Amino acid sequence: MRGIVINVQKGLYRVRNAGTQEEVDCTLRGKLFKQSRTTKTLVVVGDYVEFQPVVGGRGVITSVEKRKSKLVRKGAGSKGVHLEQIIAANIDQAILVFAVKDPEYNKNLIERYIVSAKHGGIEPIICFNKIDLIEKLEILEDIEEYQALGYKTLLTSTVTAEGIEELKALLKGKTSVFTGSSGVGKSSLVNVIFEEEKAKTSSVSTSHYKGRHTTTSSQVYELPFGGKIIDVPGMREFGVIDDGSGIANAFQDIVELSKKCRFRDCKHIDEPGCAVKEAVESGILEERRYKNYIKLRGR
Ligand SMILES: Nc1nc2c(ncn2[C@@H]2O[C@H](COP(=O)(O)OP(=O)(O)OP(=O)(O)O)[C@@H](O)[C@H]2O)c(=O)[nH]1
Ligand SMILES: [Mg+2]
Ligand SMILES: [Zn+2]
Repeated sequence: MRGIVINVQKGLYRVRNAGTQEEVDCTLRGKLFKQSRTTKTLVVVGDYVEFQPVVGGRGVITSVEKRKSKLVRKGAGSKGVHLEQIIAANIDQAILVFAVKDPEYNKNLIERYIVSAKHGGIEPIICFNKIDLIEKLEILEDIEEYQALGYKTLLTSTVTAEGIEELKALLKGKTSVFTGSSGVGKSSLVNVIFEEEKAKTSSVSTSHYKGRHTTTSSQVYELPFGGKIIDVPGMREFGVIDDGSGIANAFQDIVELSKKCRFRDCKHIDEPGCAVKEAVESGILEERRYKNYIKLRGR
């Protein structure tokens, strides 16, 4: 039987049967189980698997289908070695959820999320949530900036329902992952979309934003109008894994500028005739963005 992994917790994989829509808790078959001890993310939410029923109403996963796409981040490995952590598989688009306040977004982090999405071949959509908490004028400039870079942006509020219909229209018929820091309102968005308390949410106002994680495992939700949402636990840090493709894609404005550098192999650090540095000096390119680019590139 074929199904999609909708939740992973403590070695148990909840699989929704693609035919009957029934949900079954599965373990991994011997060989896969052995592999899973060294490869942590052998099976993740969004994976399509083959499974067989076993006694006791459970199932066993016998194979995992090749992934169409995956969203990854840098996970902490042993002895300081960083491992690729797969957040979700077979996604069409990533809704990068940020809050305009409590906790307020920062542009470096937005760029990191964009790089990761681009690296995975996933379309990023930037969602500014909690828009009820500020005057819209305050973020107009930032919104225009992202739109000029070619990204879809959304302004939402789970309190006033602003932007929710627009969000639903974007989700229709697609598999979307909701990522972003803890407390930005990912699960709250899931709940307003479904108009019922599907996911647990919790207030951030009484404690520090960091370290407060309400959603503890990723969950796939089937949308009544077609499509899927994957709600992911907020991450304290979002380390980027990229071979350069994601960065080049996320910083196309810089790539474009660099074509005018005097040297073809210009690193845009201190070379003469560097069009990128000139753009920073003349104010065409935001210095913060330039610095974040250099940092992400790691050179
Ligand atoms: N004012 C306002 N508060 C919101 C909005 N959306 C969510 N919140 C509040 O923000 C807090 C955190 O919301 P959650 O949905 O639990 O956040 P989350 O992103 O799922 O967090 P994790 O599961 O920890 O990753 C809750 O107190 C929500 O009520 C919004 O649009 N406006
Ligand atoms: Mg949550
Ligand atoms: Zn240069």
